[in-house]
Amino acid sequence: MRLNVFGRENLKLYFIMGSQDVDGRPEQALQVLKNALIDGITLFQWREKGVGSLQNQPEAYEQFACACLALCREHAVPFIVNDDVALALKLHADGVHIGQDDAHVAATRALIGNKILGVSAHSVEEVASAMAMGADYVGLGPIYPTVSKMDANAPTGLVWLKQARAAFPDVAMVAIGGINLERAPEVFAAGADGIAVISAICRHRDFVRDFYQLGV
Ligand code: 3NM
Repeated sequence: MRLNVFGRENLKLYFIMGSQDVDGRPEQALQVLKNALIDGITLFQWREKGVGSLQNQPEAYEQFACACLALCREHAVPFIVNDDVALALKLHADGVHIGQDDAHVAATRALIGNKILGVSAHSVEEVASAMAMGADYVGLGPIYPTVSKMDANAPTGLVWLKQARAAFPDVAMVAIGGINLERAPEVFAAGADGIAVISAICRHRDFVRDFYQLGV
């Protein structure tokens, strides 16, 4: 039995960020994260990846991860690492998020023990296999077109989300891709336990507070 305290409510407002999402400026990114934590995000994923990221600067990469982790700890918000399982283990992160192309789900579960494990899924089969192999939640997307992931799949719209919820009433699901304040209510209505966002928070200082005003 795994002992982590992860629940579906952790997915409600899931912030994902790397320095590349804030003009490649780690200091500014830390300020964005700090504000988001104060305002009430429920989960954070550190995703330092792609053009403008610190991926090729190992020292700065790790230092930035540590700084984000420290902020999350201050606010008791779980800190999830995208893809880099070795770093997650080294930093004692709370969890890992992997895509279907990343390390195999079962192998990752074996490596991380009772940490939180999230997996991106794009079909009913992928959801079923991710959960069978030990995922705690699945990420479904992109629901809408996104400006934050160059190699994202074509947007699925809400149809896929509704289909996934109908097939798996009890699976923890977070929707991702192009979600903003206007779209959030319909995403929850379609069955998501939460929304995962990059640009909504990085580009709008008041997003988190405005989100809670929605009362979804
Ligand atoms: N993964 P924004 S879409 C990191 O479809 C990520 O799996 C996606 O950023 C997927 O909220 C995406 O700015 C980017 O659209 C989400």
